[in-house]
Amino acid sequence: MPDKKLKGGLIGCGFFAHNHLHAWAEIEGAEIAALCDRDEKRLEEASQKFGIANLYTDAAEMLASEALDFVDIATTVATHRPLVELAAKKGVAVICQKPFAQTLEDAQAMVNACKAAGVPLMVHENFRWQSPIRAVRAVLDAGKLGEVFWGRVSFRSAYDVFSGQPYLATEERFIIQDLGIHILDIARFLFGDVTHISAATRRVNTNIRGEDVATILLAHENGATSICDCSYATHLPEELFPQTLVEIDGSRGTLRLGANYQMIVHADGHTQTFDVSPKLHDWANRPWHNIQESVFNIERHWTACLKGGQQPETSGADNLKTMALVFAAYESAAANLEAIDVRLMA
Ligand code: NAD
Ligand code: 89Y
Repeated sequence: MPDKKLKGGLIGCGFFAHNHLHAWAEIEGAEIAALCDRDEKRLEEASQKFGIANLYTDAAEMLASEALDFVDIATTVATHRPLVELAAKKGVAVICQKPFAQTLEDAQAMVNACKAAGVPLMVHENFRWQSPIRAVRAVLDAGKLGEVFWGRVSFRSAYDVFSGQPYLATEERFIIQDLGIHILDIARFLFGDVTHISAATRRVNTNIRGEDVATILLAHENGATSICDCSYATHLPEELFPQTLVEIDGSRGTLRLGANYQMIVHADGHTQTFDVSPKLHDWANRPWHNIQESVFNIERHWTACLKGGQQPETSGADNLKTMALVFAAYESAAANLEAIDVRLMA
């Protein structure tokens, strides 16, 4: 007999949640049984599009009325803490979108609440789940590059993200909190945890409130150094949104994940080129398909972890370390590139 499907409730039916819903519809072991959004129009739109009839404008009401195995929170950051704490109080497992929290204190409180309630908590930190990034990690795991001593994780674009996500133009903090958070998480995923961080930021686009360029230097516990650079003010001849490029130097060779998902590995004098393009799901649309595929991958991971009783890779506790890098980067930028020791922060 097939396993019982896990039942989820989605909170927040906005711009990005449609990707969650498309992906959930493809996950074999789980289904979204109820939707919640305080905006009735958005709620109705998602209900019609995905054929989900149990609708709520209040998350507490949804949790009181539905027998859910988990909630998937796809609201913006200001509502994460009350919603995560609500789910924890009800004993329901939680996925929460990035950025997990606006302060480290809020992030820690959510981790504590879920731990005390004994409910699993995963942050929807999906960029490390992009198949090109997994392909890079597989080369490292195979030891092909020898000892890694340097890396760069880079995201440079001039794509208009503000039309789909207008709140990104009005927040005091922009690129590190919104996008750099993924780039920093990829650096942790590839090169390990961090001891010190320095950062410089700048706002180029004067029509927005926060910084749209950040250059960040990381010292990793294993002795490697990496650079995380991101920009939404970079006009290239070929717009690469939303590709993350990676460069790695090791004692035996190098890896370059270049434009259009071409990965070149040069090790022990031999060069190999791999096409590591993401899968184009039939509901996906270019150029977002890379991110959309990673949404499917992280939801599948969550479903397997919840069924198997394992801790997800990007658990709340793990994400505290990525969040610490975000806050330390802002602290360093405000102090003219001062090196911040992040070891005691998370
Ligand atoms: P959005 O504003 O379009 O949608 C959020 C929705 O949540 C809105 O419809 C709003 O009415 C609803 N909402 C807010 N508070 C609520 C509450 N208490 N109860 C019920 N509904 C509530 O935002 P978005 O662009 O979809 O972004 C949502 C989150 O997803 C953000 O944190 C953003 O950073 C993240 N995001 C992640 C990725 C990724 O690749 N991981 C990509 C884009 C956006
Ligand atoms: O919100 C951001 C994210 O998480 O991925 C890309 C994005 O949509 C815009 O920067």
